[in-house]
This record gives sequence, structure tokens and C-alpha cells, in this order.
Amino acid sequence: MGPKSAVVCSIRHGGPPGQSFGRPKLDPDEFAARRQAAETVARDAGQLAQSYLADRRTLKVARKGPQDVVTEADSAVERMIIATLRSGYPGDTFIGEEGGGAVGERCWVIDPIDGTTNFARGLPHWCVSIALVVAGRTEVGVIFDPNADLLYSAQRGSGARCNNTLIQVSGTTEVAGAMVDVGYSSRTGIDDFGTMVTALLQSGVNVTQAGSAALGLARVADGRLDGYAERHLYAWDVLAGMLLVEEAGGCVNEFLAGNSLTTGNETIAATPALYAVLAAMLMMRRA
Ligand code: LIP
Repeated sequence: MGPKSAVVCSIRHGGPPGQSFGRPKLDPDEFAARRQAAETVARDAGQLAQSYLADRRTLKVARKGPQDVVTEADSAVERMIIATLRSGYPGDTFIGEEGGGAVGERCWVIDPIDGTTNFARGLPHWCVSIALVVAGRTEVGVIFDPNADLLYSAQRGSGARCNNTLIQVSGTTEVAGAMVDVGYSSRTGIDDFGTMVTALLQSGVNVTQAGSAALGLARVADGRLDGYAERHLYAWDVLAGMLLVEEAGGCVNEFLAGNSLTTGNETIAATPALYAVLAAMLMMRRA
């Protein structure tokens, strides 16, 4: 499941992992301007997505695979986000879950609706997720939860915020009693998922499977969950949320090791006290 990954525990780690285009000189103001543009378009995207739920019976839904769907809203929202950001930043590149794209020095990584199955069923646990990767390292992450009207935002080195208030991961130190969101997709084995869940339950962890990696990571960043883990996810599912967790003082695996920006990787994020034990328990740090 992707290349082995190192542990990054909310340290301002140095050079970019994986694929790197050298260190383009983007000054903090340029990052801040891109973060603000992402925050604005994430809100607009959330409203556009919600407009498709006005009469859910007419929502066009297609199957991408077992328990994996895409709706007309996903495609429309992704097109809107890319068109809006491209008009402001024509020199940047874009990768979207629905439309693919190209990796460049400054690359936006977009999941227009993360938690699409929930969205299609009218369940209020989905979000818009937008990340900016510069020279192989996530520098900006924005997640908008329209159902709760929560705008999560992080810029590397500047902390993580929810509705403009600084957030931090929980202080949970004991595995027994922790609450961890675990994701599954048909891209990985049922037995493996069962083993992960059994290991957590046997350790006293309260396990949930809420169906949106991005929103699960945002809830780790704001302290309402203690961890998120999934055997395989794509960059658009996780990069914004993993930066939120890092900037909120949590620990994440170095998702972008190797060419994971295009192939995906395993994902684990947790409070500093729980990270190592959860990663070992879930065999997320392959030797
Ligand atoms: C989803 C993830 C979820 C995973 C699903 C799916 P999507 O993303 O957020 O954690 O388990 O298989 O990948 O497809 O709703 O954008």
C-alpha cells in the first residue's frame, strides 16, 4: 500500500519529501493570498454542492466501483473550483479527484466532495477539500464542512484554524478510551480492514467509520477525534486534512513520500501521545 512513510510529528520538517521541483521562491504573502482564495472558493463550492441536494431524488449518481460513487455535483463543483483558482493563478497546476490533472511546482489538489457516498444519501458528513502543494510539500490546506458551516484552514508554519479560531489536537494520551475514525475502500482488502478494526477494539479504542477522510482529519485537528487511519487514500482525500493535523500539533505519516501525489498512500494521523502506538498497531510504518 504505497511506499513506506516516516513519522512527522508536527515539526516544521525541512526539505520536501518525494517528488520535488526545487524550492520555488513563494513568499509568505503569496501563500497567504492563495490560502484566502482557497477559503473563499471552498465556501462557494460547498454552497454549489448543497444546491444539488435541494431535490436529492433528481441527483445523478454513477458508480465508480464497489461502494464508490460520483455525482454530477462532484464534477460541477470540481470544475468551478479549478476555473476560479486558475483565473487567479494561471501558472499553477491542478489535480482533481474527478478530472485528474498535472503535477507542477505549485499544484492544487482538490476533492470537490469528500464523503460522496454520504452526500449522495443525504447524510451530513461530507466536505470540500483543497490543498496546495509546492515543490512536493503541502503548504496550504482548506476544508469546508457546509453542514456545520465550519471552515478549516492551515498554512504551513501558521497554525490551524476553524472559523478563524486556532484549533489543536486533543490531549488524549491513553489508547483505551481514544476515538479513532477508520476508513475503508474496495481498493484494499476486507480482511485487512477487519484486522485493523479488531486491533483497535481489543485495545479499548472507540472505532467509528464516518466515510470522509478529509472531515475525519479535520476532526482530529480540532480535537474531537484522536486519530484517523486508512490503508489507502488519494492525495485529494487527505493533504488538506493532514496539514491541519500537523499545524494543530498532531502527528501524520509522510504521505507524499515517493510518488504518492499521484498513486496515493496509507494515511494515519493522531495526537502525539497516540501516534506511535496506533501506527505500530495498524502496521502503518512498514519496515
Ligand atoms: C472517500 C474517503 C473515505 C474513503 C472512501 C472514499 P470520496 O473519498 O474520504 O475515507 O473510505 O472510500 O475514498 O470518494 O468520497 O471523495
